[in-house]
Amino acid sequence: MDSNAIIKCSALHVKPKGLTLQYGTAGFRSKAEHLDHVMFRMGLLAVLRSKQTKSTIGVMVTASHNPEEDNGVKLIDPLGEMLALSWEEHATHLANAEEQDVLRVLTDISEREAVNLHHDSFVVIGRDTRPSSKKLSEAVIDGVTVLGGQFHDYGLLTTPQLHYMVCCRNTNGQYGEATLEGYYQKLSKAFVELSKQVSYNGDGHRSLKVDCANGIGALKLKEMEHYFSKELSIKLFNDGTKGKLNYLCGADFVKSCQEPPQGMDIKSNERCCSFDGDADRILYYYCDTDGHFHLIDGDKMAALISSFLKELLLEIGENLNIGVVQTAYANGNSTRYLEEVVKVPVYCTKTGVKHLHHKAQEFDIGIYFEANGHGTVLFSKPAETKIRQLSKELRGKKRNAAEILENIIDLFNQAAGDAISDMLVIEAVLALKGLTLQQWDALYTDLPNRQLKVKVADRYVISTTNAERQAITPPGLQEAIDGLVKKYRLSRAFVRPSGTEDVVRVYAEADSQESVDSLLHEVSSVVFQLAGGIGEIPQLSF
Ligand code: G16
Repeated sequence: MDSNAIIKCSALHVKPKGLTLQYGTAGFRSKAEHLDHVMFRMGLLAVLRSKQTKSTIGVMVTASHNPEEDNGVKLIDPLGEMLALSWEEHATHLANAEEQDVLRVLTDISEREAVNLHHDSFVVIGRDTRPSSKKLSEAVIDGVTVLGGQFHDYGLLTTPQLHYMVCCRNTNGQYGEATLEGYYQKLSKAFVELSKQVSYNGDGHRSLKVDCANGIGALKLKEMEHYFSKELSIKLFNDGTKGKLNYLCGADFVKSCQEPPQGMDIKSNERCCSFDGDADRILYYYCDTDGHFHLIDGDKMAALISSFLKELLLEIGENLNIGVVQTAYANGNSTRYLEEVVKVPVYCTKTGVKHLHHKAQEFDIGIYFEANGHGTVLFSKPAETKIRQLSKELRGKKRNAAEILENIIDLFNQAAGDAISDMLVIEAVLALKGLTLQQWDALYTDLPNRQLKVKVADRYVISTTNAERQAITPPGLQEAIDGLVKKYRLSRAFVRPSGTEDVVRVYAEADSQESVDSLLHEVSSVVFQLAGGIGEIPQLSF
């Protein structure tokens, strides 16, 4: 470690005085102009993590669903999963160190984690399409090189593509080839194989409108679409040529406003979906003949996919252990449907892919989806081996089912939730089952629900327990929420500090939209009063 070089280089990436940030739900997020020092320091940290794990580490520059003026960064661990929780603490510590302490904190981390500084290191870097991302990724590279790390800059990538690259590199190509071409080929080959098993009755060709949130998803879908255009034709909207990233479009807008994105003309019953800004979330929707908007969210993806996988396992006669993982945002009726109709065990974790992914790894087949559209399915190594073996041994319909499962394993991005991969899985499953969006939507009816953001001086005055379903502090808040929830039928409400935006999130569901809106308003007012609200008391605007 060349101390002088680090001190000199760090001085070129100065931390704004008094600024403290936390490694949150998905890394650091803030206004882009506050992040140069964080990027440089995450470059440093990625080198230490790479030396410690003797593996390639990923650094993704993105703020995903946040507005265009924000940016962010997260580290990707060896198998393409999110950074280990213990290293999140190091990340926060290093990002917040005052200039004169950077070297000391860095040395401290490497001593505590027993990093062998003589070991080689390799870091791969990706970025989204935000105007600030190029410069910020250069700051990451400064951090990597000053610590003597080797790197490969993939440039513009979706977040899940970088997760995929990391996984490929650390499995010596076993998971796939660590190039965009390798990603496109792996996914489209599995999708085309699945499509061959569809017996079409009717139109024979499927089409889908995709709202790309004016983000990276548009660029990457344009590169990829010719691989599967015979099986699925996609029409892209909000492709970044006119509009602003995530503004009035994209998965986060569609989910929170429960309305179609702007910039997309939707005819009745047309099949539509939205990605978010870095293409790691996807939501489906359609408008019926009366013009009513119907949202099909991550919960319904979990429902469709779990029942499909269960049917296939039944066909091949394998009793693999399936688990579904959700968060507190999961609609009450989705949980009931999964438990009572699909008959799969359901678990609830804290918000954040890292928590769901971790829990899903406990099963032969772990299915996880957040209501907001993040999710994937993980197959354990023994389950995957068994399925691949059965697809060679079995005959007839059973063999067919095993081959479908084999292609589903390849089509899911098992390193992270991935809008492109999930879209292709959903398209394949709907086609194989012969289902329309309307039939999928009719699996169960969502309980009316809505979310609101409340601005407070310090969102961390709210702490929670029980997978974020109950507030511990500030005193009196949970009791007040309990009292309000009791006034409505089939109702539920909870509050939690966001880990990606400077707000408190309030969620409510109940038997009618009227009750939801009234409960949401009452809970938000209580949060505002007890948790130090600032500005105007939040109002529902729609
Ligand atoms: C990130 C996380 C998601 C989480 C979302 C919102 O998504 O990856 O798991 O649901 O933030 O988190 P919070 O409610 O804490 O703000 P994205 O799409 O922004 O990367």
